[in-house]
Amino acid sequence: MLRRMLLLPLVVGLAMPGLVRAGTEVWIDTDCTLQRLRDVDDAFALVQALHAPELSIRGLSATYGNSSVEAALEATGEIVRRFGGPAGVAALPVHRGAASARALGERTPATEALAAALRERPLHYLALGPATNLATCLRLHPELRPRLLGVVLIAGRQPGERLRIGPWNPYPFSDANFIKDPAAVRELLEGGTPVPPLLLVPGGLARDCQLRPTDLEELATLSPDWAWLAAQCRLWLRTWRWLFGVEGGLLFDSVAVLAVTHPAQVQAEPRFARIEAADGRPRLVAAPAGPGAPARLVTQLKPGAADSVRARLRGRPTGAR
Ligand SMILES: [Ca+2]
Repeated sequence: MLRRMLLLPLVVGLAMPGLVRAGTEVWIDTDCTLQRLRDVDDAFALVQALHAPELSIRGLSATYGNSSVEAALEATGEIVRRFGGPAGVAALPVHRGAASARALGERTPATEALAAALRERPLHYLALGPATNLATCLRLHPELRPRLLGVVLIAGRQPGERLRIGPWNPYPFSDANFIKDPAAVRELLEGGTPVPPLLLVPGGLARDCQLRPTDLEELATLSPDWAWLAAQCRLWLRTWRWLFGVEGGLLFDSVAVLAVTHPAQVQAEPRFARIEAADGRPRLVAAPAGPGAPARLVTQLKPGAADSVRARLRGRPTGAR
């Protein structure tokens, strides 16, 4: 497991700063897990999204990724039941998606629920895990492609960028959400027109968005639900410190949620997204010039961004439903 952590693939998000308004309707797809020695950052991103009055959560789906789809289904459902009350979505169902990248193209409850939601009204899609569920939905229902207002992927990198985090990180990280299903991302980029407006959020940005031990202990005092969640996350947080020498746990997926809820707190630039081969492996690159699909790349977080994430974890702003 430690070796797995060392090689932990990161997912980077796609966001559309400037396009998001209060009450933005989103579908969230997540590989949330609370299993020991797995990356539990999806759990924090989900709480952050549930606390965000900027978002109207239209639907939720689970995918393989950090763990099995079954584990993601269970963990996501538990988070939503415990933290979704203030947003009025505690009873929102979580739809089962793909069990692996081999399921690309196979109909699942997640692909059909997403299709139904898109037929009802356009929405934004926030992928906190591999893109298999979204690509499958669009392959099965290509007529719905224009109804995606935007897609945020936690994936991608600058040309030539090596993903490193912390002083003890001997190996570059892999771009986890991308590398778990490159074919799904290829279908988004090259599978037909229009290409949904893409916001790519590189995993390396999470070095500036950490949850410190003092943050976790403060959250644990806020409510029985936070005490429950914090208890699942202490080992994760210690692991980051032991393995990589960073101060806290890295909140990869929170950066993507922040890019949607607080677009002014991230720097994003127009790019061209394409898949290149490097060392025999595919890489999702966001380059200043083409060829490639038009996209925006988050290049840095602005001062105070991590504080905004931590504040949102504490609760939904007073007065917001
Ligand atoms: Ca994730």
